[in-house]
Amino acid sequence: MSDNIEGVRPYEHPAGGWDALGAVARAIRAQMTPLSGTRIMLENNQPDGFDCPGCAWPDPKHTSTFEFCENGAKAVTWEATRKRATPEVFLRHTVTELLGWSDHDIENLGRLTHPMVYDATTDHYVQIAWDEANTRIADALNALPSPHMAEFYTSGRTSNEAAFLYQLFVRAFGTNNFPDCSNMCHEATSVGLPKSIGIGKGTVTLEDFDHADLIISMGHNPGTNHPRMMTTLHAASRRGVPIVVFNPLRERALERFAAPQNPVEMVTLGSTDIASEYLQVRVGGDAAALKGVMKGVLAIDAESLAVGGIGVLDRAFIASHTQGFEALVKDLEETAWADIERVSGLEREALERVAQLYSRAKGVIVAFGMGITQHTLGTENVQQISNLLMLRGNYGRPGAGICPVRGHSNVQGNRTVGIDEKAPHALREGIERVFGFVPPAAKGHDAAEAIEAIRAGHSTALMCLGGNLAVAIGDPVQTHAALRRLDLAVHVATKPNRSHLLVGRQTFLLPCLGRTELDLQAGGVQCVTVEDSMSMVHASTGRLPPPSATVRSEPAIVAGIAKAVLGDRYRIDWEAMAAQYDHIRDLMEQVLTGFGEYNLRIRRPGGFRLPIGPADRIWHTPSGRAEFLVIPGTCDDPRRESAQALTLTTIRSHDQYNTTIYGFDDRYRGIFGRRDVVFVNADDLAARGLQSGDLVDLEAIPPRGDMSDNTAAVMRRLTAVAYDLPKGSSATYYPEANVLVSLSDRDPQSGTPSYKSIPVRIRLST
Ligand SMILES: Nc1nc2c(c(=O)[nH]1)N[C@H]1C(S)=C(S)[C@@H](COP(=O)(O)OP(=O)(O)OC[C@H]3O[C@@H](n4cnc5c(=O)[nH]c(N)nc54)[C@H](O)[C@@H]3O)O[C@H]1N2
Ligand SMILES: Nc1nc2c(c(=O)[nH]1)N[C@H]1C(S)=C(S)[C@@H](COP(=O)(O)OP(=O)(O)OC[C@H]3O[C@@H](n4cnc5c(=O)[nH]c(N)nc54)[C@H](O)[C@@H]3O)O[C@H]1N2
Ligand SMILES: [Mo]
Repeated sequence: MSDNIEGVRPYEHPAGGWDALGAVARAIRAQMTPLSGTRIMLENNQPDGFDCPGCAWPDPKHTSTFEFCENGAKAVTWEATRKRATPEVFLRHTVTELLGWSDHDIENLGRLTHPMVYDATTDHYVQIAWDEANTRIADALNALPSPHMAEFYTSGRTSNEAAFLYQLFVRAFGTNNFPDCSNMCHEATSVGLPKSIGIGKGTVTLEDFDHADLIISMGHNPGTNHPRMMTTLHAASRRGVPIVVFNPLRERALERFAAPQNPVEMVTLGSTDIASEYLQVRVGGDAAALKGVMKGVLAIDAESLAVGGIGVLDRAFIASHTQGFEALVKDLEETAWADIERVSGLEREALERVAQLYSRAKGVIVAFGMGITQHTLGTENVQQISNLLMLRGNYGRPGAGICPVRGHSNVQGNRTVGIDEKAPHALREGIERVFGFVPPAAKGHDAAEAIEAIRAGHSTALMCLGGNLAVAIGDPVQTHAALRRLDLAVHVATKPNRSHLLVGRQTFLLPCLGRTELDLQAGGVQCVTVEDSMSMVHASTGRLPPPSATVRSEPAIVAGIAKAVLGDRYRIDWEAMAAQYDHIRDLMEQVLTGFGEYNLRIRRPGGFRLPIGPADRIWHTPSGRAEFLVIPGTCDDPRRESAQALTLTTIRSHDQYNTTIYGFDDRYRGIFGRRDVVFVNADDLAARGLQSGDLVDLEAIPPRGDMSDNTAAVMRRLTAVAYDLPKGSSATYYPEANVLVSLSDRDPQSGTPSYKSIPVRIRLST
């Protein structure tokens, strides 16, 4: 990496350590008063406190001391900020003016305090009473010729209670149009795993990590995006458990980490090595790499059998629990090492070393994130991971299983309680049984389909329970223009963002409580519940005073709109549910499976775990068995072969939460005070006559079959930074890079956008 580029200098320290503590102190100073800041940090993820809004990594069962996490602290201080976006603030700035601000500056206005409506005559958001807002929203929704002309988005911070009410309202209204953030996130997991093991969720618990003999980490950056996982990886490494990483970038926390909880490391400035093997796979090369590892395992097995050994495959498991093994073997035999090496960018020897480690380990966990799911082949990637685990029966035993690391803190819970455009049969049956109406059955829109429908003018209303859909999804130029043609837009949010500024004919901005805040309803102080990445459901109780007396909780807002829209239809008592969330949970228990004694069990420390079939070797697949699923060949993207193409992946910096930009440093990657950089392999720069530090443009190569779509997608004036990543791969920051992502460029099976494999050309800026 070049060190004479402004704001670019190598970071030599391990991840974590004192720099992480310093970053927390700065976050508290910037957003809160030191005393309230410290107090709130101590409540984070404690048995009686609130669930951290930062990520979905589970809590250790018996947390007694504060589990330190730099980015959890940023998420909390950003929400619990002392700054307020009051009606007076909106009177000082027109919406047009705010649209010219950066994403950071818009959100940094602070917490929304009053319900607002957009006034086109003055171009300002102005205050409105809750009742009037609800009535006008209801009138607009009820005036639609069809309920399917409205889209109801959810972002994954929403609690189980709010999400359940929301889906009940929307289904009673008459549609399954539930675009949600998981459509852009782990959808490949939710679609790929049920076909493989019968459930779209992870199978391990946190304790399994204490019993694993090998941990494989693929395509995620825990040091930044789920830092509490570093406690787990740190402990595993210290136990001598090998950790194998597949990642095109050498992420510092996966190389070495100083645990802020460890006094010796802190005092001696020591650290612990994390990865024992670091494989810098080419962007989009994971399926090929996994096939290489599996080929290696088959070879080791054959060698063992040849000398009279028992082999390394779990033949009993394969025989009694799986289907499709022969087809997998045939495909692996037909896939040439040369192709695997070319597409994965990894050498056969390295993949065979992983196969050795895998074949020796009794219990193996594979954890993965967006580097696996956000590809045209996202679903196949996930299924190859599952194939690998099945070869040695790494399901349903201690220390073994699959671990998709979820994004938003309750994204998994939202899906479990019914935010699902596919409207599963059991859910519909439960709603009908408990509420006495027949919910719609036809599949609704996912996130990309919702935007397509809005673009085409088929949908004219959009409600968003959190999030920043316009910035999170691809192709902002066309998407933003389409959103401005909406007849009705309703945003429920803690803080203002760009999506709220893309105003339609009628636009409402409704302020809600965050996780950290006291939720007082007619029935007393309320707790909400969330489900983490490991299917643990537990309660979360905020304690901070709300940002203003006018702000409402998400369940109360949803109930208010539902009541205004539906009146007494189906005799659902919205007010009673908003007054006492125990009532919501009682009904959830009746509709959903696995929630028995819900109110009782969430009041026990640690909560409870939802049933996960594969953890008991029960497979809810059509065949009743776990399925080996084959992808023929290595499925390379042909666009990669086009002259001069690079495959661009889009990543999060250390100072952001999705579209929320806390600051402009990406410390561990050595970027300070800026985000306008693109990381490129030095040879790739040289081959194009470019140098580190050059100002460059990135131009997207349009997706297959649809050359008309988003052809002019260019990202201008980025500084090229020579970086240690595989040839042919490059990286830049999300969400800025979404100008390069076409809405149609997504995994055909799951619809997950290919945010992590965008073919681009790079050239000197003109
Ligand atoms: N502080 C913080 N925490 C967060 C978030 C945040 O923005 N900030 N976001 C939350 C959300 S919604 C999510 S989904 C998660 C996201 O957490 P991650 O899954 O860690 O998200 P990304 O930053 O997108 O990181 C992807 C990682 O995959 C690697 N990668 C990119 N392309 C490939 C590839 O083709 N193959 C492989 N093997 N690796 C690849 C990148 O180098 C990077 O290390 O984090 C959640 N937690
Ligand atoms: N290029 C590219 N694009 C991507 C990705 C990528 O890796 N690359 N990642 C994708 C992924 S994994 C995801 S999950 C999506 C994220 O998409 P979203 O979930 O839509 O976006 P966020 O940035 O998390 O939403 C931030 C906003 O949520 C609101 N908010 C925060 N807390 C609360 C709350 O408690 N309640 C309510 N009602 N609102 C709240 C605030 O107003 C804030 O501005 O982006 C996707 N887009
Ligand atoms: Mo996500």
